[in-house]
Order: sequence, then structure tokens, then C-alpha cells
Amino acid sequence: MPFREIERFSLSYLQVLDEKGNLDTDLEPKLSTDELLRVYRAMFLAREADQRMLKLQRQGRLGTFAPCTGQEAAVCGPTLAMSPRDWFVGAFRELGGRLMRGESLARALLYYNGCEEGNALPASARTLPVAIPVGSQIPHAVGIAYAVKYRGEKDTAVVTFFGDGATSEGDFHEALNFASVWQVPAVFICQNNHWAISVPRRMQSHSRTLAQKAIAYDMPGVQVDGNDVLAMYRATREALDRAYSGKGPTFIEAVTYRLMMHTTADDPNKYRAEDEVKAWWERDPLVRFRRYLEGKGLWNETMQTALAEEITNGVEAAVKELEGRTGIKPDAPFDHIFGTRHQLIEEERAEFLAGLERRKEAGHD
Ligand SMILES: Cc1ncc(C[n+]2csc(CCOP(=O)(O)OP(=O)(O)O)c2C)c(N)n1
Ligand SMILES: [Mg+2]
Repeated sequence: MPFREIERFSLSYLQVLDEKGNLDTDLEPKLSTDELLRVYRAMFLAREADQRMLKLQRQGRLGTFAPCTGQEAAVCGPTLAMSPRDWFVGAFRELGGRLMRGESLARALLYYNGCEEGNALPASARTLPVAIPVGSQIPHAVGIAYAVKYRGEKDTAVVTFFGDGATSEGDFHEALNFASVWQVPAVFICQNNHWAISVPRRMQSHSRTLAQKAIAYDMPGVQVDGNDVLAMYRATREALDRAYSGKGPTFIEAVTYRLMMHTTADDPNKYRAEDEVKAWWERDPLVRFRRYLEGKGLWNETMQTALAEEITNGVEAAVKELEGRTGIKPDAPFDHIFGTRHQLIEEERAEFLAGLERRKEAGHD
């Protein structure tokens, strides 16, 4: 008996605005001027904050952080598509999106300076804290999406971000499996920035695309130009509408690039070629989108200068707020391990505080 084909799969790629400025008007999302300028501002702010933070870190005024330069469109486009009712469940490279969700830059800086208070947002923000353990946020996102479905919350979905490296984690597969089985309102956005610290994308997975992982879990999947903010908006908008109407999860692979170091603690020159980085700078999501806005008559040099000044002042004010802050609680991390106090954690807190005292007495601080 011959083999008979039982299924055939295909995968699409979405790009609306290419790096040369060519626009597919059929796919162009219908965004208002306010929305277009809002997302441009957010992308520009993320870029400027990143560059300022890098200088602060090098001056010893800020702790380690993971720069988002180059990936602004992959995060800000989806965030623009989200409503405040939706949940934002990110990893550690989504600064622009977090700021769009109302987080203050001063708070984010506080976290990068090692103060856990900066990572605790009010529950009403529906924005989960930064998640450092790779992929660990994805099951949380599915759990929240399950709760949204269980409670019958209308027009609400969960958008979760993670990297290409996270697709190798068990958490990723378990989360996608349950999301599919339960048909929860979740949108998975994989920021394929081509690197997981020093591990290149080709060593992370032998799959030709990461979007095809969706096929195994029988959910819609699409590969998107992650440096094209219009495409990222459009793909997320469609995924959210699907989620709101009870049609389950979607997987989006955003093809983008990490233009800077993994974190301020490593040197990418040790493991990647300069030519590759140069080629990706030519696909800079900000430059492309600015040209689009200029072409529509919505942006010009004067507006750019005014925005740059406003953002520089805003970033400086955030730095001032950070550096003027007093009453930092060194044992704050112990407050957030469980929802209620736990004896073991309290013992560890006491030990930690006693250690600090000893250091002070010995003149180390
Ligand atoms: C479970 C776990 N293993 C290892 C690490 C160390 N680590 C931090 S980020 C990272 C790479 C993540 O790569 P990717 O998912 O592609 O995200 P990107 O950093 O590129 O945004 C690793 C291995 C960690 N934080 N958590
Ligand atoms: Mg990566």
C-alpha cells in the first residue's frame, strides 16, 4: 500500500515596508497620525535611552542591562496593537514596549541598578516584571491566558516576548503545547535577533525558520520582518483579533537583529563578524520608519530636532531621579519571592542583612 499524503504545511512571510522604503499599500495598516507618531516616539525613546544607559554603565553609574537597539520595531509595533486590557509578558529586551505600557524610565533604571523595587509594577499595569531565566515567562503567559479564558474576560489577550534562544527551552514547548490544547488567547512573539549571547541562530535550531514551530502545535504561525514596524503591528493586530474572538493562540517570528552586545557584560567582537553587524545597521528599523513618515508628510527635520531635545531632557530627568533616590531597601528582593511571608525566606533575609552589617562594620561600604 503506498504512502498517502495526509497533511501539507506552508508558511508565510510578512513585510509591509522594506529597507529601501518600498511600501505594499495593500498591506499597509490603517493607523491614525497619532498612532504612527506614538510608535515612532517610543522607538526613538528606546534607542536614546539605550545609548544613554550604555554610557552610564561604562561610567559605573548603572548596572548590567540588555540593550534593545535594533529591535525597537519588533516590540513597539506589537505594543501599539495591544490595549491596556491585554497582558504584556516580556523577557529582558523590551524596554520600548514597557515604556509604551506606562512604565517610567526612572523605574527601569532603578531595576538595572540592582533595586528590585524597579521591577515591581502595579498589578493594574498588566505588565509582568522583567524575566531573566530564559523562557520562564512563556508558561506564565499561558497561565494568564488560561485565566482570561476561564473568567470569560472579553477583548483581552496575552502577548509574550522571548528570544530565538528561548525556543530551545522546555518551557517554550510546554507552554505552546498547552496554549494550543486549551486554545487560549495568547500571542507568542519570538524576537529572532540571530544570537543567544554568543550562540548563533544556526546553532540554536536546525529548523529553517522558527515560525515553523507553530505547525507542530497546530497554531497559526508567520515569519515577519521584525525591523518593519508596520508589519509587526499588522501581524500582532491579526493575532489579537483571532485571540479576542476565541480562535486561540498565534506564533510570530520577528526576524530582527541585536545590533549591540548581549548585555553590557560581554564583548560581541569576540564572537561575531563586523560585516554581519554592518549589514543589519542598513536595515535599521528607525531610519526606515522615519522615511515612511517623512514620505507621508507627517515628519520633518524640525520635528526630529524637537523630539530629540524632548527625549534627551526626559532621559536626563530619569537619571536625576534615579541618582537622587534615597531609602533604597537592600532586602527588597526577599519581599517578592512569595505573596506572603515565609519563614525560610525570612531567615535568609536576616542572614543577608546581618552580612551587610558586618561588611559595614569592616568598612567595606
Ligand atoms: C534558564 C537560563 N539559562 C541560561 C541563562 C543565561 N542567559 C541569559 S540570556 C541568554 C541567551 C538568550 O538568548 P535569546 O533567547 O535569543 O534572547 P536574547 O538575549 O537574544 O534577547 C542566556 C543563555 C538564563 N538567563 N536562563
Ligand atoms: Mg536571541
